[in-house]
Amino acid sequence: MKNLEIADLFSKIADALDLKGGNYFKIRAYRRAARTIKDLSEDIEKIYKEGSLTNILGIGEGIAKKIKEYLETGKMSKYEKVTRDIPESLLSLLNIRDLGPKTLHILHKELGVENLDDLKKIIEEGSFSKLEGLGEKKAEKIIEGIRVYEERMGKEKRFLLGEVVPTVNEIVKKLKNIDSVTRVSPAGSVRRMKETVGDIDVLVESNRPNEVMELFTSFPEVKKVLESGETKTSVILEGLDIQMDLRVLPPESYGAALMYFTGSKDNNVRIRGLAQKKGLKVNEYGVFKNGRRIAGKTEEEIYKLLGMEFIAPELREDRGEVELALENKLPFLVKYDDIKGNLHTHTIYSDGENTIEELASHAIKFGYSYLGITDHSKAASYANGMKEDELKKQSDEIDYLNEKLENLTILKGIECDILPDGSLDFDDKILESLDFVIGAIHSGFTKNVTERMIKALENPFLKILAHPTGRLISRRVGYDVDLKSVMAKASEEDKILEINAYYDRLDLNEYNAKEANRRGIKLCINTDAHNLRMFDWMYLGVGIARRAWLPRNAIINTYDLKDLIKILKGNG
Ligand code: DGT
Ligand code: CA
Ligand code: CA
Repeated sequence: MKNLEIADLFSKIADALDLKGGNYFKIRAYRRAARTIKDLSEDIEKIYKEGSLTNILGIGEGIAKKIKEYLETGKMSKYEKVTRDIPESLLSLLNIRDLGPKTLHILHKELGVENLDDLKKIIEEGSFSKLEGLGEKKAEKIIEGIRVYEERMGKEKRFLLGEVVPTVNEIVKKLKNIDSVTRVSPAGSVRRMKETVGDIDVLVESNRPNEVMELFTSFPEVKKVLESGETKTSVILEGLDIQMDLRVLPPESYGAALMYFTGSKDNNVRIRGLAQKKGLKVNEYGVFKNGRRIAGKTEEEIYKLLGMEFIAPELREDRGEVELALENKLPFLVKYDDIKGNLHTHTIYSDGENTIEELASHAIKFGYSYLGITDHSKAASYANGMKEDELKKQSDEIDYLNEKLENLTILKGIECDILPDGSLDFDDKILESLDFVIGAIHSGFTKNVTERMIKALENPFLKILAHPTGRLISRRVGYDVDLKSVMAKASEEDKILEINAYYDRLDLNEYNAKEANRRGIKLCINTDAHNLRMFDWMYLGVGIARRAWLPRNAIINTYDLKDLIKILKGNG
């Protein structure tokens, strides 16, 4: 699929125009097109061939023409034109937080900044803060932005799990369709559901490895073949430019290889050591006793032979799971299909793309029994937050839909801003009329975040605290918050903390979620969906919960509606 490539081009066009001080509406149109295309579940080339590009919301004639050009010629002249006089090293500086196109434009024009070294130099020399409208404070922010940026770029590049999984699923599906292929599974960090992954590992069981490798390397997702042999082929995939290692195994060692290549490395070392004590040798080919293979077909038989419980891939990090498995004492983890509803979603009442009714039918497709609608409150003006009268209108609409719907209950919620003084954006009277309130910090990230959260948690109507650390995995370290104090308060007040499953947030992360559970705080896994497709991200949140060793009853949106309401109303 060329979706990601094309989205990337539009996003770069927007950046370049932005840097040049181009037309705001045009820039916005390119950004919107980039996002839409990135989010498409269908192959854009297929849509193009059907002649229905312009049926996609956010893609007009102009954009469609550029897509056509790229698909037919492999080039987009608009992109070449707008980026011709901008060095790539300059454009990439826009990834630094707090360094917007306007500032960068000035830095480029006035001080000749062309790359990261130039930028660091002018900040150190002080010529940055002397420029009009910038100053010391801005310089400090950008220094912090550079730190985060370097941390991300400096190390070996890692990818967000949520960006990678749709492609993995697509490829796994195609591999399964090959005649000689009997089993397929992701391995490595993808299978362990780690929040970022370095590359994609996939295992295939087949007796005809050459045929599998040949077919695989001709998949359209494959951009470049790095090496191809009978047991292992490494390629670079289109779009993300991520490496994928495919390994083909015969049936007798598929389980052993799956276990080995799922890792983690530390977990492997622990298991191998354990086996040694029992006089066994474990490697990627099987379990051996006196040089004879005694297991290897499945992971299950290997664990059994080693005298331990099956360890879920999400737990295999050598954090004590091996020892517990030996004693049959692993936690009973929440399952991916335990989820009964999504409680943090946005509609066209604020900054979502769909109507309540559309979200409701989508929730039904997921087999959910409830759906919480939580649009933004009025202070979130950048997100088209709702005024009181809009909230009322929404409430009437939900009543009407609930009359009609048979298998789903829509709950009236709100994502209410926690204001700079820690109070909530709506009066208690209004909050009381809702089924539940999610509190969230969206502004003033540097100001007294801990105190504000603690005060907000004292409000009797606030039940769930959204994305408690405010981090964005690829862009932002998060609020300056003392999470321990917030957790202490949440525990005291019987509040719920969110595991926000938005692919770039995953907040709380696995460590914090585990700590919350240790303190007896209940959690709620929400997708923060702004469109239908984003409902898919629920599995990312469940992955975090499983990596945090959480059982089902720690997660409130695994409960039946009746029990959920008891919890939300504070008497559960
Ligand atoms: P990543 O790709 O950085 O997100 O992390 P992984 O865990 O997917 O690591 P990767 O792709 O280098 O290797 C896949 C698995 O193969 C890894 O989880 C465990 C196994 N493995 C790789 N190298 C070694 C090794 O030197 N010793 C052992 N015991 N296992 C290894
Ligand atoms: Ca890997
Ligand atoms: Ca690998």
